Amino acid sequence: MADTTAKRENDGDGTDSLSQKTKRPKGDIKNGQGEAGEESASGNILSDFKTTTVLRDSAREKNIFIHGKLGEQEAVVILEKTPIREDILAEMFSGSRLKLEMKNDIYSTYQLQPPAHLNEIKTTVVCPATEKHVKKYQRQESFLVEETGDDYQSITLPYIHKQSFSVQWVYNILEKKAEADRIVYEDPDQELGFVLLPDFKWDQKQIDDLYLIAIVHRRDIKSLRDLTSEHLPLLQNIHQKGKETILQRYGLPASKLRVYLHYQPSYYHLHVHFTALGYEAPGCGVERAHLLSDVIQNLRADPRYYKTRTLHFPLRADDGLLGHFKEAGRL
Ligand code: DD3
Repeated sequence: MADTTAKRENDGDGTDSLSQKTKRPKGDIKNGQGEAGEESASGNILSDFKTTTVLRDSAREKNIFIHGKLGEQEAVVILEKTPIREDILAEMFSGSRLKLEMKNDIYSTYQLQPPAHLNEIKTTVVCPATEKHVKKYQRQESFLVEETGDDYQSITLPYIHKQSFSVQWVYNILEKKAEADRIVYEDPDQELGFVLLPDFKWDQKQIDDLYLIAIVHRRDIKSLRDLTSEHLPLLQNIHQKGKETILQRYGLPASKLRVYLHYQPSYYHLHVHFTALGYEAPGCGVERAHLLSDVIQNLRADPRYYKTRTLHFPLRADDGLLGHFKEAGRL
């Protein structure tokens, strides 16, 4: 799956050296045996996971989101099959069991059983999970909201303050208390600096679905709405150094990258998404994503652009913020 995208993009242009460079990971992409790797000393913490409900699953995306209990605690577990990598094909063919399902003329189908280390399933655990985590993964209808600058001040901002969403995990990254070994680049400047690291949606095994986030060191910028021309040096710094780093490290040039901010973001600490252009990352649609280069241009043209403009974004039916827009008669 991963590969067909790359090939299709290069169709009719057999000389594309880029495809050779970007198609497969370079040596420095982890192969799943990184420092954090291996089983934890305590063994498999999921062995006593008890499923409560399946929140969502997708045959196409090959993932499933499960709500359940880990001992006494509520937990959400996400299982996802990852793309098949080209670099392990030889081992896959030679080292697997092959069970015939059917044979008909020149056609036959099999169940291939790869050795355990080629048969891994990406697993994300949120524990203890709150009601909000559980809701987040339930399939929900969503509604497009129109937010004026005044709506932001009178509806959205008070809601954000009241919720006081925890960004402890972000501070852990900035303070090197978590994921320090995953940092790809850091500019330590407290005003203009940021940390660039893989979003944990990305398993880093192929660049087809590359996904990194740049998290700023400054802690006083919640979202796009807080940005003014004062922040242009910060945004330009992220854009420039982020692109340079990704080219050096993954061989992916700016022309193959989608660099953007979410509005609304899923956490209120300024961060920028870097995703592979060929990968339709969740949340990269026009109703939520704002290209960083557009943001920079808009702030150059009008220093208060994001304070005054009406912004649109989708909210899920169960999102508390949607209720507030309804009450205010804005929906
Ligand atoms: C999150 C948005 C947030 C559940 C889930 C994800 N990348 C993260 C903690 C560490 C991370 C991320 C919240 C939370 Cl599944 C609730 O995402 C993270 N570390 N996106 C990285 N590298």
